[in-house]
Formats: sequence, structure tokens, C-alpha cells
Amino acid sequence: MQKSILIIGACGQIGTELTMALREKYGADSVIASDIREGSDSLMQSGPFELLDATDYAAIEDVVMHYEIEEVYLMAAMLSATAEKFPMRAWNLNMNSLFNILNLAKEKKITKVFWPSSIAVFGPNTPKEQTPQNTLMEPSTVYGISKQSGERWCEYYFNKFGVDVRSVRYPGLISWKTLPGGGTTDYAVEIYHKALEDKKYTCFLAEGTKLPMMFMDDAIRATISIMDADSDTLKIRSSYNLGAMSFGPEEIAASIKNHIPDFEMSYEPDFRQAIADSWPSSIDDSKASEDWNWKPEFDLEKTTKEMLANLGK
Ligand code: AKB
Repeated sequence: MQKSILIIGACGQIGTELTMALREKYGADSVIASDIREGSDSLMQSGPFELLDATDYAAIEDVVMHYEIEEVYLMAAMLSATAEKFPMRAWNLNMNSLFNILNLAKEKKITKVFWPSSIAVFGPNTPKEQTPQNTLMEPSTVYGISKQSGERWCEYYFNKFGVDVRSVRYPGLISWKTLPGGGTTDYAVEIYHKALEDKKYTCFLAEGTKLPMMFMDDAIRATISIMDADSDTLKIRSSYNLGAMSFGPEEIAASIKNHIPDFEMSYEPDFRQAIADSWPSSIDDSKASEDWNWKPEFDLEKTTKEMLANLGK
């Protein structure tokens, strides 16, 4: 089926792989990548690209009209660790970009929206193990507050204006094609790079800090599945819990040691420890399984194999 798609924030960790996957599915010319700066050569050469500021409504509207865009994936955001350093910039980027897209949909200029939420919507008073879909949510980070507010606004625009917005709460994402930036879960990507380069890694989170994580292939599959799902099957228009695996830094180190026996891990927790401590350890994603058949395919061992094989090439 032919459709015209715009990805905002296409050069980031998720955006890069999402753009490639959607181009594969719908054809290169149907998927317009955009970002505030240019991305990798492979992304730039694989199809149309527009320089675009996610906070600039008029510029987004121009691109939407020019390419007759139907669906927007809004992947631009400031993540948890950077947002603690620049609270107002994070709030402005994370909220204004969302309002721009929700308002375009409200005005019927686009028909469908994907917007990512995060495990950061939960806070220190949320049950930590198998965190339910509906539970106490008191996020204590700037990023978490922006994501929780975003979820409320998505649900509001769906109920009030019929905006077809779809969302998942991503856990920490592990990928080898593009580095993450500014997140608390970034250690789970850095560790593989350092294991191959130096055979050692100093982790900025403490031993025992168990967090929900996911390999990027699963995250991309989840994103495309929820966008493909029949609108009527989606009972949740704030954001779906999404899970795959949960581990602490010492467990990822042990799985790397199975392949690189002399790998050494040390720990120097910094300000990101407090952020991680406020988040769940594991996630109950049964609503996503019930409503749109979500099922992860990658566990830690499979992830480690993929990461080391691809980064080692
Ligand atoms: C972060 O660490 O900020 C992100 C997230 C969990 O949303 N990866």
C-alpha cells in the first residue's frame, strides 16, 4: 500500500532505523526523513531528506503540504540525562513538537500520528516489578514529566478531536547502527563499543540497577505493528507499556564475558543513578499483547550476540 510518511528526528537512535525499515516497507520515496541536522551517509542517501526544526509549526506544515504527508512519526526529543541539565529547553522541545503534530492532525492535515513515550513516565512511588499499565505515576525527572504530560495530551486529542495518535512507552533501547544520546540507559550501548575497543568499561550506573531494556529490532517492529493495527483494537490512546528484557549492568557484563572472557567492568555512578533509581525494573506489557499481539523476540543473550557481531565487523 502506498502512503506518504514524515519522520521528524530521523537521524537519532530510533529515527535512523525506523526510516530504513519504513523505506523498505513502503518504498524510499514515500518516506521523508527530517531532522534539525543531517544524519549518516546511508540514511541521507537512501531517500528524501528535509532539514526541519520540530518546534517550527509553519516549517512542518510546509513539508506536510509539499509531500502530501498522511502519517507523522515524531521521534525528536531531549532524553532524560540531558533534560536534567536543560529543563526548559527539554520542556519546550518535547511539548511544542508534540502540540505541532497533534494540531496538524486536529486540522485534518495528517491522518495518523506516532509519538513515543517512555518508562520515564513512572516515578519512585510506582511499583517497580512488573509495573502495570495503569498505576501510580509521579515522574521525578524533567523528561518523565514531559512524557507523562504528552500522554495526557495524546489521550485528550483522541477523545476530544478524534486524532488517531498511537504510542508506546519505550524501555532503554540497544542498537548498533546509531549511538543514543543523552539518556540514562545509554550505558547498555556504550558497554558493547568499549568491550570491543578496550575490553573494559566504567559504568555510570551501580551494580544491581535493573532496568527494562529492548533490542532495536523489537522496538522497530513494535512501532510499525502499532501503526498497522486496526484503530478499533487500540484501547489505549495515552501510551502502551512495552517490555522485552530486564537486567542490571552486572548481567550485561556477564553476557559480554561469555564472548570476551577478559572483559572488565567497574562502577562509578553519577547523577544518572538517581534517574535510574526512580524507574521500574520490569514492565507488564500484557495490554500490548492483548490489543495488538506484541511479543518480543530478543533476550539479553541474543542481543549481545547481535551487538558484538555487528560492531565487530
Ligand atoms: C532515556 O534513558 O532517557 C531513554 C528512555 C528510557 O526513555 N532511553
